[in-house]
Amino acid sequence: MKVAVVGATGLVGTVMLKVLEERNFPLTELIPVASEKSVGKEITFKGKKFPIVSMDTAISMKPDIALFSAGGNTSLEHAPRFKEAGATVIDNSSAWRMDPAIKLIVPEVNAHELSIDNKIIANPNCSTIQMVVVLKPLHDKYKIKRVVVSTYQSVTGTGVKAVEQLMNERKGIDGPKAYPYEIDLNVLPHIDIFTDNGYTKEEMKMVKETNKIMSDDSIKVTATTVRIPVMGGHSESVNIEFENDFDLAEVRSILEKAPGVIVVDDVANLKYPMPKDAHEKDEVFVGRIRRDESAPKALNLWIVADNLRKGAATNAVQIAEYLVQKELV
Ligand code: 2RA
Repeated sequence: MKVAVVGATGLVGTVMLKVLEERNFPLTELIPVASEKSVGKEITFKGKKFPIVSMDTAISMKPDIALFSAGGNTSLEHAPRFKEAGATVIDNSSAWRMDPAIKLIVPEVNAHELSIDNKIIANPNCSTIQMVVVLKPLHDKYKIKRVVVSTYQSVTGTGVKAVEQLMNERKGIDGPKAYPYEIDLNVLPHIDIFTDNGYTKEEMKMVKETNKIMSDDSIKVTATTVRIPVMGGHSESVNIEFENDFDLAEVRSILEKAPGVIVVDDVANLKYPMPKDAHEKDEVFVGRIRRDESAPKALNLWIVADNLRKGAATNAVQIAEYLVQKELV
């Protein structure tokens, strides 16, 4: 199994390599791909050195799977080229997510949709992934009418420049800016660009991607996505209104059994999910499970996950693992 990692030197690409190694993905050859300036440099994978190659060289090596995290424009240009060369592409950008011909996959929710014909597969937005992993088992049991979500997103979601801005500000050092304002000791209710309806693209991703992944356009979603000065992962306050009433103990039991979910909910002992604890983990952590006393059949949750892992790299690798297990590659 030849695996290319396109964007191998980026924040998510680096984590993809780490996750492939940690999960002992059954690859026989690794093909790290990055921009021309990185070609020739080496990365170490499982104690072995691999040269970073160009896009054209990687295509000529005919990978079986190509994990992309190199931005939408690069994916739009080169994913079809890898497909033509016989690879199955799993792309972490937003380029293909809303294309009706392209599957948008969170393995715990809709991996069953995949077939051997899917040669470009879209990895959803990080803040969507962690939410739908929790929504799915509850939707199956109680049928979700509406979701109101507010996010508290790590600067790592923006990239290296944002992390550097935060760290510089904390040291009182001036430097390159990823944001229009200071991020340290601040929050920005602004992720990605604003759209005509007053939402940001990040918020509309959560709305539209949730309906596509859950295969249910009847689920009403509204989102406010916020950037906070945190490293370890994204947090989300989620209010869910169901068609059918629920028993709180049963909700907790369903979540405790749900694939990819870890319940951390013991407020008497101050146990609840936090980004510091989710950092470098592959699961989605849920806590603060409580009935919304202001509305019938409504539930409040607090959901935390490492946005670079389950929110990006691990979800992509899990899709690749599914393809291998089901012999779809
Ligand atoms: C963010 N979800 O957090 C977006 C892209 N990673 O910035």
